[in-house]
Amino acid sequence: MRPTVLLTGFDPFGGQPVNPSWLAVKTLHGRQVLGHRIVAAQVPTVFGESLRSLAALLHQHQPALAICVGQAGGRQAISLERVAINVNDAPIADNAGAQPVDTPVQPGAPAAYFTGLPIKAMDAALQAEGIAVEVSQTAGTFVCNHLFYGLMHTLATQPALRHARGGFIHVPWLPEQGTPNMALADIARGLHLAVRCALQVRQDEALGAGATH
Ligand code: PCA
Repeated sequence: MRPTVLLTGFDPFGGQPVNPSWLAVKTLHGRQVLGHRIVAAQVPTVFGESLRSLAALLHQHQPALAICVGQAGGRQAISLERVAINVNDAPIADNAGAQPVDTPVQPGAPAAYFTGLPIKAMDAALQAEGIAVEVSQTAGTFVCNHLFYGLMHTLATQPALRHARGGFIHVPWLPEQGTPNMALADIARGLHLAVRCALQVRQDEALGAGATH
């Protein structure tokens, strides 16, 4: 069996008819990248349930790399998220009607986790291909940050998953959702390049040199 890369996308939320995160990762399902097979799966835009769904996927597929993807309306570039924070503070209700305010994702766990992805190398790789991309310093406090934090906490604490790396990427709306936006083909191409880069580069150079430790 080839090693896998797990990509997750969310179902539509907040009255939107589609969610580009799922539509984009779906197009990459089954693709081979540098000897790895991509597995794409949808998770619900629901606090708690999204994390349970992700935990099951991680244990089932034992991926070498897990990247969760979500939609960020209002952003014009693919956003490589740097940090997940231990807070749920929902500006709107999730798809199950829950709207937690100032609760921890994981009680007693660290305030934050940095991404496990080489976001600076990925930023350069996508820019070189002409795709709008940025490093983002916040994934918000809604279900995307919740899932990102849960992913990083799970990878940090579950011995069975300690070889996996993970992180989170936000993608813009599609043209039919409004402005700013990005074409689905460009989002999918950007995510494919991001996966390739993350498999090639283990960590950003500055981190390897201990700059943030
Ligand atoms: N975006 C939301 C949750 C699901 C999604 O695709 C967010 O940014 O939190």
